[in-house]
Amino acid sequence: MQLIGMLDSPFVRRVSISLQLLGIPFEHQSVSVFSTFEQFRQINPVVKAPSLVCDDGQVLMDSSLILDYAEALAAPRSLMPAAIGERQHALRVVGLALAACEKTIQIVYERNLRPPEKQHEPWVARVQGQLFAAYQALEIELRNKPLAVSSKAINQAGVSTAVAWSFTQMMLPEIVIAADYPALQAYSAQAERLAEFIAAPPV
Ligand SMILES: N[C@@H](CCC(=O)N[C@@H](CS)C(=O)NCC(=O)O)C(=O)O
Repeated sequence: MQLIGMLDSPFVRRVSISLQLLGIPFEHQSVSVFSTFEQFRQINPVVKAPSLVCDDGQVLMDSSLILDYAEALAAPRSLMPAAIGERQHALRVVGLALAACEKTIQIVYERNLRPPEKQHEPWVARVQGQLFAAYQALEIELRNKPLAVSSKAINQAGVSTAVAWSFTQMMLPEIVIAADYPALQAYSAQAERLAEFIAAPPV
């Protein structure tokens, strides 16, 4: 099984860390959707990172769908709680973390891929507002219900939260100010010390 994509993508990184935590062996190919577009296209013509080349050659894409497949492979091991209340909470947190990743990337793409004269400030302001809303809600969730942070106990909510926070802090530290989100900052610092996070460095 091969995981395709750069670890500076939070979507690729959450899959890499999750596969390790689930005990699923895989090879990682650091292929970029930008600098090695053609090489990526040969593997997946849609050029979406992450892509997962399964052992039978079938190519999956979208981190949540890849993780759904990984969870089925790893069963009964799982990063998703089985009890419905815990499951609902994990899904809410994962949704917020993925929205934060998506909004961070939209701002980065707007800045890096569009010429300055074509940037549309109202759109950036809208996305920035959504990004703040996602992190404010995540900060409250984390304060109200702390997430586990050990290789044995961390779940998908913890992985996605820590990966999202590290990504935004790497890309937009001047917009999302770390000191305004102390629970997220402390949780992610702890998660980044786990072996599975260290083995998937974002740069
Ligand atoms: N919802 C997707 C988002 C994946 C995504 O947007 N990946 C980016 C890299 S971080 C990508 O493939 N960008 C290239 C493109 O969309 O053309 C997931 O969870 O995997």
